[in-house]
Amino acid sequence: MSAGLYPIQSITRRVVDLSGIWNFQFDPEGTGKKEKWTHGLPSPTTMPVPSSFADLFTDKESKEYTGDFWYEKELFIPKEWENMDLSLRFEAAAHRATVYINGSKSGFHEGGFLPFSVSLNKTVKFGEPNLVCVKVNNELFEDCLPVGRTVTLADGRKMAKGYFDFFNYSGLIRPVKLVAVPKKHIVDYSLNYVLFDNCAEVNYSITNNYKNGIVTTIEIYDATGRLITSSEGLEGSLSVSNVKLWDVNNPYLYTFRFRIVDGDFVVDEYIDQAGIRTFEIVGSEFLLNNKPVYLKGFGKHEDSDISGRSLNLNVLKRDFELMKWIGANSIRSAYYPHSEETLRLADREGILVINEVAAVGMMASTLNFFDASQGSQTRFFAKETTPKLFEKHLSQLEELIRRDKNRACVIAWCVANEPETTDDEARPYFEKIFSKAKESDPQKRPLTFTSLMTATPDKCKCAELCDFISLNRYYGWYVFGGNEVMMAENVFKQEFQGWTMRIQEKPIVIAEYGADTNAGTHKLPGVMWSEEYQDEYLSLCHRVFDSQPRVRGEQVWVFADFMTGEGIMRVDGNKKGIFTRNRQPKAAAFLLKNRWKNLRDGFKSEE
Ligand code: CKU
Repeated sequence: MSAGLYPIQSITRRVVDLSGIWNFQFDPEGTGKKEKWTHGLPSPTTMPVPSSFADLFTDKESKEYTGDFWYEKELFIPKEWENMDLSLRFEAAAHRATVYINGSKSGFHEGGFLPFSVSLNKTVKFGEPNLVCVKVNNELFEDCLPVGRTVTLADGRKMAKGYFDFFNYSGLIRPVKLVAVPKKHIVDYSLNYVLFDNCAEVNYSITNNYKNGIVTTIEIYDATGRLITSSEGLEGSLSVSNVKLWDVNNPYLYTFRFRIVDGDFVVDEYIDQAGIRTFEIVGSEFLLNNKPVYLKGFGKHEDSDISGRSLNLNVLKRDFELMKWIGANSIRSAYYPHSEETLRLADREGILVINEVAAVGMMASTLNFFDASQGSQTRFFAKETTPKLFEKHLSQLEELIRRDKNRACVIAWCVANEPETTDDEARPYFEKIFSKAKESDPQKRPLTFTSLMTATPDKCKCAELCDFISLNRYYGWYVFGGNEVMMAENVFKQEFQGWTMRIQEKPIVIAEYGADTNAGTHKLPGVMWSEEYQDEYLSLCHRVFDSQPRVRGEQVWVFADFMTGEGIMRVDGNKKGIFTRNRQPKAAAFLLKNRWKNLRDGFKSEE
């Protein structure tokens, strides 16, 4: 069920994007399979792919639908592809999907924000139409990511209750592609870099599904299309002299061309763009290409009006323009793996990404933001569901690393958001997660988890596992808000004393700080929810960060307002956005722009 490489067209490869209108049907009784919906949906409606269906409908039942739902599409496979390896690649099916081709089960995948492929060769008819039926399920469980539970209401409807603060958007939220590659093909490749002087050593490894009698080549071209260097073999090292490094100001990309050749015949060709750069932690400093870098940016959701969590390239482009406008250089892709298009755009635009797996809700509470701020303990990692959850957590982390390991923009992996690390059982759980994640990444990027407010330096059992500390802190919002805000600054500073004593040398990133703000509400003096208060709150936090030499990054929660479940703590969603959900600035955007445009890349470093 490996997702394979990101699909591209080349002299040997073909891709058909199946985005468009599909057939769709809810299956509230879960009887679709028994009733043979695998062979065609009995009374479908229409549905775009990609989409998350919730905000497209006008009735509540459909919006909140929880359970099984089906997609159907006719698929024509050209006869000339008979000798190729064919697959259907789902970039994301939230949260789990079973794929049927012409009625026969061809694959199952769980983990709604990661790609997977199903092989078509045994089930399709060539030169004829074929039927694809996909059963998707969006229920939440305590042993699945993201974590939550599913209840049955008095009227028989199921309801998903996430242990997290975002709407449970689901479905085929990213493109589905028909992919044809040669039978003998390149399966994967990895890159790793060492820099010296103005030269880069590019260490590579390539995997093929066939080894005998063929030669694998690698060629590196510069951005003008000039061949720089090349080599043969599945593993090796290439030297790029006068290297143009990828960085946030000039995200230079080289083109890597991998080929399997048999004499003059090209058996397979895969082409990708990749930036050459190093990223490491030395002492308490982040070094990008050996130069200190201070992270400025956002925690970011994939969320927009109508499109929900589905890929919307227009919104994505707007987001990157806003990030450049405001002077941000980084994001954390909260709380699940973002689309491959996002990562590829970040590579092109020079935005650093802390890349997070969907390990969110690791605290048994549907009001996690409230309970977490009150210090509730749920002994989450002592549950009987933990071993199963661990397996899924680990495999999704490995899938994520495999998907994004060659992206220059990815500087770190965030293995979980606000897990209950105040729990003793969290320690062995995360020891294993951290060591496996480190093993999986050829570039050995730094690892972290974001720490929940109550996991203070005296209470957190896991902080030492992190290569850098990521704090989600809300002094001045969840605690010491409003008239008490005067106290927030000192309490915040005190917590840092604890961290600097407990962990001698490691960067600290404020992975979340934020205040709900209703765009257009103006108050003098500022009160909670007004734009003035958001400004005062941010200024307070910045004073604290600037007083702490160990703070090497600030990522505001959150880039834009986003949709959550309904409740008394949320007013039509979470309003901590610096931009509205419609991607227009609140006053705080100008405050941040003014700050970030004036912070040099290596802010706080001695150079
Ligand atoms: C974010 C105690 C704060 C918890 N945290 C949870 C996260 O899911 C939320 O979206 C903060 C917030 O805005 O409350």
